[in-house]
Amino acid sequence: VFISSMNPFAPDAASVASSIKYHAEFTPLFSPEKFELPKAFFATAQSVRDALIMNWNATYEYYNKVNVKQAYYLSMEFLQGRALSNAVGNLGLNSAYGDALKRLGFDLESVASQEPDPALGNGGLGRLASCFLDSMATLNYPAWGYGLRYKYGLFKQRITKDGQEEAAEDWLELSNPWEIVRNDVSYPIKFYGKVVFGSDGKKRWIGGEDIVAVAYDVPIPGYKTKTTINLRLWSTKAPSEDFDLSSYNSGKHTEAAEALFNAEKICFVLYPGDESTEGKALRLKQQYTLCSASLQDIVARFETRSGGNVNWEEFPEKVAVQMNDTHPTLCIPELMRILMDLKGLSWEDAWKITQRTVAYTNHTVLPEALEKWSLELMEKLLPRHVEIIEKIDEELVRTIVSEYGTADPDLLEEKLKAMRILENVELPSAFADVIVKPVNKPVTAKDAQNGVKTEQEEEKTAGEEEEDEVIPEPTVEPPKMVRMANLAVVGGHAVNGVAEIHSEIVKQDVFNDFVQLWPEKFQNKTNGVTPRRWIRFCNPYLSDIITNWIGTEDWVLNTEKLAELRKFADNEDLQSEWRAAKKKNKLKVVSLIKERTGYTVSPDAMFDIQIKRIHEYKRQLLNILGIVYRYKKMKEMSASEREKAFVPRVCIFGGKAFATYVQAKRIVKFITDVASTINHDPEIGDLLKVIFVPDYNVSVAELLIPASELSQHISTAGMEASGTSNMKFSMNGCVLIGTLDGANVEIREEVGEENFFLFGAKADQIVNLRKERAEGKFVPDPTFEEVKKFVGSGVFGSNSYDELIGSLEGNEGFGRADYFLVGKDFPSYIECQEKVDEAYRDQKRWTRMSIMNTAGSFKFSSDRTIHEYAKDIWNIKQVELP
Ligand code: DL6
Repeated sequence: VFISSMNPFAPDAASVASSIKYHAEFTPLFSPEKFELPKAFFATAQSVRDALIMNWNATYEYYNKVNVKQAYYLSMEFLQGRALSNAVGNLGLNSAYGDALKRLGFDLESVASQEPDPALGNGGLGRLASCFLDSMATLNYPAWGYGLRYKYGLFKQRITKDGQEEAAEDWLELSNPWEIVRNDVSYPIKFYGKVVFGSDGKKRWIGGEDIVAVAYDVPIPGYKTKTTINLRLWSTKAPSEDFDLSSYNSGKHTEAAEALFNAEKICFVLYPGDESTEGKALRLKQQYTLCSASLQDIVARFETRSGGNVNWEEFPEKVAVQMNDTHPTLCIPELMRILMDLKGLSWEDAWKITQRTVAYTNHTVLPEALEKWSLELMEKLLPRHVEIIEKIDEELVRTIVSEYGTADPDLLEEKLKAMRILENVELPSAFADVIVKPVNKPVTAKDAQNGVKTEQEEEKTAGEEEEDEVIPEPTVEPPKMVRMANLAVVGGHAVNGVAEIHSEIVKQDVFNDFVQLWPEKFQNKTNGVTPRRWIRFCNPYLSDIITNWIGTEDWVLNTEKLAELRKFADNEDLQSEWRAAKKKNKLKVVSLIKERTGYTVSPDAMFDIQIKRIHEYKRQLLNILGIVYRYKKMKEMSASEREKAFVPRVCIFGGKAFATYVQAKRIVKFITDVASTINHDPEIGDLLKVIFVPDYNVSVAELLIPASELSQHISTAGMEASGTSNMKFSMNGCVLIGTLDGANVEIREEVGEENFFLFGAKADQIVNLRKERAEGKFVPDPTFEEVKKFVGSGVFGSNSYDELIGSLEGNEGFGRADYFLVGKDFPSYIECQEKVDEAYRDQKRWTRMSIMNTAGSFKFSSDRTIHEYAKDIWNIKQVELP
């Protein structure tokens, strides 16, 4: 075994058992008299960690020695999931640990299920980051992840009669056996204060609030390799002198510990509510902490590896920084600050180095999700960074003016408006005379009182008769903002979208003006998921079948081999094994549903699943309205008619609604109300069940995905950047129903049109459809009117769901005129669902479709994605340990 020669214990069952017993006794987290499951989990995890530490040390010793170029993946979210089974599986120690635990009176599966599932991420973006770490390690790429060690995860979701309730998720309650605190790796982080000139003429950022970021390392093992990379998570604390002992002794206990609390609260929760100014400041502090601590660490490593012979020009040849979405964009001004203010480089040199080092991945085109920060807040919190951002903005203005000239002031104004980093901010003084028309110059409340009109008001009133004195409403000055996405595009050398269609939208729409300036920056990197966690370990039944039929287990590393399954897609033996595996996985879910919801469902019904964050654009509302329609039709039929007309289905939902997203929470409540009516209707029985699995997380996904037969990826076209659960479902032999959106497009290409249920409007039709809808020109299909009326009739309880159904009406009071086009796509969705029933009735055809999905999913391994990032963006090479 590859780790045997370096391991303190030989990886056989006897030595593993004694290592577990050793940890139970000598690294105790529980009292000595009992040895029960929780203790077994911690002792097992600590014993696995020993192996990981050996490999981690060997990996970094070697990287330091050969001074490799390393990539750093900065992300505010890592949705790691449980680590035990994954680590044991990647180390190839399943049987040693399985047998050892048996000797101790336990089984590996029950021990593994004791592990808390850390929700240090929200959804796809965080889980993608974790899949990438697995692939980086597996493929022997020198790379690290950097994130924050949140004390509480996203939240625990409880479903009550009022819908979703949130509770703190205390994942560290019993401690985290995987992390290693590095007390010697900590960095100072500053907020507030002011900028002054030092005696050397250089800028200095002084005063303000100082905290410390401390490193916690989580070793990430690769599959069948010794390479074990690092996920370094920062925790925050106050410098020890900040504890005010004299206040404490004089009885002012809270005041004495105020600085401690202020520092520690930065890492309390992922996504603290940001409605309040305090909430906004806290999030900005989180983002800056991640960027500053990580860059100080990266710079320190670069200096150490340079061995006293630092050549800053070489920095981009040793370091690649990937910003996962805009959250770590402060990396750009922070690297500039470190290079100029601390290392003495000129602006020009620092800028060249920063641009060559940093790259940005865009994960959304939703305008509300493209981050902007208040300039006023940033000026207070990060005064030096604002100076740097202003200078970057000024350089950008210079580039735009030289590109477009001043001959056409309208064009120039349009470009500046779209591209500047600073929004609603006057042009830098050097350009004040260049553009005749004032750019972004708002009419202030004071101007308005003095009768100054906005440009639009001028246009509107031009040529009109002087009317009776109309005093314009005082216009509030639009807030000055920093557009983080624009900063990321300007400061990075590469910008990528996460699926082909999304990258096209990024180019054609969101950043089109930048594409015209720097076309070479823009790329596509279609997402992927790790086949280790998402088939090999979560679906052992299917994995064994695949291995037997392909004749090798190599597919776990070379997913292209899955394509070989195509030639057996109609083979009856494979088909019956395939169905049997699905059935075993479904039985596990039957138990899960019983345990979590109390409902009993039939394993013989089709398992139809939609699991993802609850969001209007993901259209869980379309799914549940489809179910309501189905239910209504069933009720109109006799028992024998409905059994003929419909395939029995268990419709499963899972997902969290962001705590302050009211409409998403209404959707959760509506789904659970519909479930409660249908599931208790004796006429319907097993023909239709609706389940909302509470507290959806990675572990729940690992159970649901292998058991799925149909899964729903039904976002309004153009709105889902990629999706990654679609890839996991397809790999596990699940057939997808979906729109032409995100990675669905590529999945359909790979698995074949006949193995994908497509419906709905296309991305390029959406703008016109919305316009039509808003202008009242859209004539809803009678089926849609029928279903809305049925909901309003009170079948699902006393709630009239006015706000939900109203949002589909174009009723101004409730929303944006069915902005997500549920009504438009409803009839084609219903029609498509009828085709699904028809296909499922023919189990041979369905099993073939299922096999063709697994066979066609090879492109969606994150190994492929990471190879592409490594080659096209990071320019790093695989390094095998000797
Ligand atoms: O790229 C990972 C993941 C995509 O698969 C999803 O389609 C996309 O919604 C998600 N993006 C985000 C960013 N914020 N928002 N909204 O989570 O990224």
